[in-house]
Amino acid sequence: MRTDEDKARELLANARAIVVFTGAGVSADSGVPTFRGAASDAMWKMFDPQELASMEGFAANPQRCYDWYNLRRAQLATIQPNPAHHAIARLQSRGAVIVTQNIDGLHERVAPPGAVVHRVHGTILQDKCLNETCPHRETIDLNNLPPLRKCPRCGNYLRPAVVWFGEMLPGDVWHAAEMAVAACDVLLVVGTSGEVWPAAGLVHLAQRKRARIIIVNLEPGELDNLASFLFHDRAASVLPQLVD
Ligand code: BJW
Repeated sequence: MRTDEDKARELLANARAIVVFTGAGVSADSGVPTFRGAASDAMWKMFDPQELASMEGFAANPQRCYDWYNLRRAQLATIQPNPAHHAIARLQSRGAVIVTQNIDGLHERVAPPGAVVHRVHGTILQDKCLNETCPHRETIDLNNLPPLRKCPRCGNYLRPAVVWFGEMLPGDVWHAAEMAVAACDVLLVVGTSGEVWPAAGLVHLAQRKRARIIIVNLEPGELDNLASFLFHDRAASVLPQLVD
């Protein structure tokens, strides 16, 4: 008898246009803590998002906020993409589009040359100016982390180029993500609680456009009822089986 895994594998193999939408759970098997969920190291169990991932938090204590991002950068220097990232990269080689909420750059490390990763929540691998009208950006060397410092162009603080709560998502990236999702016939959703908007809305958009939705997530989540196929398991074990 054909299992759900067989059927999902077949759906991916025969798809016309695949979008893979990922969240923190895809990097969990590499050792990157998630934000939410049952894991004891889930970040929002230990830290207050408003203190660390918001403009107000940065304004109240830039040093504390910047130090926290540098701690996470130091951790990223020591970890590697896992079999889930590699399986997703193989889908990219077959034309799949990646939309990620992750800022860690792990998809990009294994993506085929020239493949685009739409990062709707920005990147921890760059700093940008606190002044939104200043175009200054700096690339971060994970092995030689810079201290908190001011922008050489305008004198405001530099901050991680990520999207904090209450901030707009980068318009061009968001537009590209929406276009890709609206045009796909299969959306593969991996490792996201689906609690953060507007990113979670992409899965609802796919449903409205009648795409088939496959969800791989360790725990039950907000998006489960949208799935045609649902796997509550680790991404690093399920994805290679679905893709290969
Ligand atoms: C595994 C696994 C394994 C574990 N294998 N699975 C509509 C309704 C309600 C609220 C809002 C709304 N619209 C906007 C909001 C407000 C807010 C929001 O969504 N709040 C909710 C939390 C209530 N959204 C915003 O503020 C956004 N901006 C915005 O809307 O702008 C317009 C606006 C402007 C001004 C005023 C009003 C509106 C911006 C959101 C920015 C999110 N930023 C963060 C931090 C990035 C920087 C950093 O890293 O420090 O992005 S928060 C954090 O959550 C991060 C993630 O990208 C994001 C999503 O998390 P994700 O990826 O889903 O991770 P988890 O941890 O939640 O889930 C992981 C899952 O993996 C779990 O389910 C596990 O089970 C699973 N898992 N191991 C497979 N091995």
